[in-house]
Amino acid sequence: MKPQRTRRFTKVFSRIFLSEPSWILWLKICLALPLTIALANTVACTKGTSADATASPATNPESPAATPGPPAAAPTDNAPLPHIDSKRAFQYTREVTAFGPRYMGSENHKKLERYILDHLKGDQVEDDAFTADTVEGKFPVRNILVKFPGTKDGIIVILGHYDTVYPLRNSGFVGANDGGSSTAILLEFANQLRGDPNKPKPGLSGTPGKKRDGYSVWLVWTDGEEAVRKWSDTDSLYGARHLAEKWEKDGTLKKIKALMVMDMIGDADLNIDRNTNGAPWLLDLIYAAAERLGYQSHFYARQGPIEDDHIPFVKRGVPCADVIDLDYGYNNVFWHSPQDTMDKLSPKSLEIVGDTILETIHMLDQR
Ligand code: 1BN
Ligand code: ZN
Repeated sequence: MKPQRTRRFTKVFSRIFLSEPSWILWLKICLALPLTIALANTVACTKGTSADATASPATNPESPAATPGPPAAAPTDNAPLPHIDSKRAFQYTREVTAFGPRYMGSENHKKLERYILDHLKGDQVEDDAFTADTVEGKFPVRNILVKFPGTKDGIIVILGHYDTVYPLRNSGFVGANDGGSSTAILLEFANQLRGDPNKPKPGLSGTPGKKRDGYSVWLVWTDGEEAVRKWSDTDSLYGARHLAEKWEKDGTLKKIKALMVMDMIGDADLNIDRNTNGAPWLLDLIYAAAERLGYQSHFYARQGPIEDDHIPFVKRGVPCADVIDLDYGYNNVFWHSPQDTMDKLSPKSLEIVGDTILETIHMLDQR
């Protein structure tokens, strides 16, 4: 087959080019060349893994949720794809859950504060502590922050809550996914961002004490995300509301390039919907990062609004995305139930979200 095809090609080629005077030959080459280049470009674009390939209804210009934003470009460097230690992250989730209920003001909450701080020894840690006046009385609230400074001007913030639901304090609710997984993934992000002096990685993991190559990354374990009685604008998001107000006053908000919330990301049956409360371009970037890693099947086109720790920042114009799987068990039955336990979770889910967010950070760094 092949030699015959080659012969036919040679015949056609010589019929077109060799049977004419040379000026006609050159004219044909000049006309054919730009056309060939344009065709090659079209083929390359349709094969690319740009965010366009993952475009969901929210990115369709005809969808009401669509707002123009920066395109989700793939990084231009050759940095290897990120890979968290998901076994370690899962072990953190197990240890956090083992404290039991960790609602605001409880002894277990204090133990967990200590546990988080013990894992951040030597890092640039700060806290944002205050007293919340709630319908159930006054509660001590403490957001814990760790900062990894970068060479670029701007901050990427990642939030995850560590408190559990106060009204469920005597129900056996331990929040393995809701509170446990978010605490754990942030601890693992800190490990990755801190870097291992014995295994330096280009791009993401910095050598300890040295600036990372990109934006500063701040991790925040938020407190008081849960309502103390019933979810409302005034009974929920105590820590996040306080932090947003504080960062508005001190000018930090203006420096935030992107803020991402991690919540309930450990479900073994992982499906993340597009939370329409946020910046579509940032979700597109997260979805493009997932696709680069081959994890796109866990990031759904289904969309809807969900309130979470990002809301006080969305209200102040910060580009936000909430990565949450609020489809936990059939019809979400494990959510806010004593059945939110370790056996429903999987290290693979932590890995999918962890790697995707680290890749998103890398893609943000390139912009
Ligand atoms: C997430 C986990 N949330 C609470 N625990 C936020 C939320 C509140 C999501 C109400 C949906 C409805
Ligand atoms: Zn909850």
